[in-house]
Amino acid sequence: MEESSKLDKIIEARMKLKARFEDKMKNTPSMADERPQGHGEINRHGMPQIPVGQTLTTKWPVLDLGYQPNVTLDRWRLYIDGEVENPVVLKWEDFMALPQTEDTSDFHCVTTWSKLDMSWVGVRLLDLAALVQPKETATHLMCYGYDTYTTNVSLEEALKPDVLLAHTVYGEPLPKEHGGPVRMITPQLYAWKGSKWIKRIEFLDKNKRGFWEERGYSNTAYPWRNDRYS
Ligand SMILES: Nc1nc2c(c(=O)[nH]1)N[C@H]1C(S)=C(S)[C@@H](COP(=O)(O)O)O[C@H]1N2
Ligand SMILES: [Mo]
Repeated sequence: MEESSKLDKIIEARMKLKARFEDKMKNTPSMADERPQGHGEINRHGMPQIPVGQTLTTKWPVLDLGYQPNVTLDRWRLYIDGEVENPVVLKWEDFMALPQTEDTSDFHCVTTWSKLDMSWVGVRLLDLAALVQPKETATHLMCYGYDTYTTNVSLEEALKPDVLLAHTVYGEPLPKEHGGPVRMITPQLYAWKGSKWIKRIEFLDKNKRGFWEERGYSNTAYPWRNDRYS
């Protein structure tokens, strides 16, 4: 297929997904509260700049399960499957050929640090979803890291325009300790919802708990509602 018609297809599928999840998305707390975070349309407005219980940091701590997988670009693959019409396995070149999005957003770790205005480049989860075409039954994602990490995210959160599979931060390749070559970011949720070293995105027809969610952390993880545990 020609590159231009591939792109047209993605754009068309993206519009359909947006329409399908519009109402659900409007009712997510960050939109309903009118107090999301980051820059841009769905962003931080006025004060306070950070959610309750959080402290600003300019450093960038590293959190992992005690193991940082080494995934070279030639061996890197991204599997997207589950409740989709068109499952794919992307190689690095395929991934980089998809529409690239730059965004600046905030990062809230449940261990109480927040880092503001981080600048990212990556592929929108929305565009990846447009590529694989979620079935009508799809409601949630399970994201898997190369380190065996898992975390679940609802589609109304995952399809927001600031949710990226990011490969670049502050203009440089994402360092391994922060999840390079590619990690997910979920600026409107606590940062554990963004899998570092992301390997697989599975579309689900019901919600399931990931690694931290099974250990008592929240399924929904809304920082502006102090939604840490469940
Ligand atoms: N694969 C994987 N992703 C992960 C984690 C992890 O241990 N493994 N930790 C999570 C947690 S708890 C947070 S706060 C952020 C931390 O990202 P950072 O180390 O780049 O600050 O990544 C999240 N994603
Ligand atoms: Mo975290």
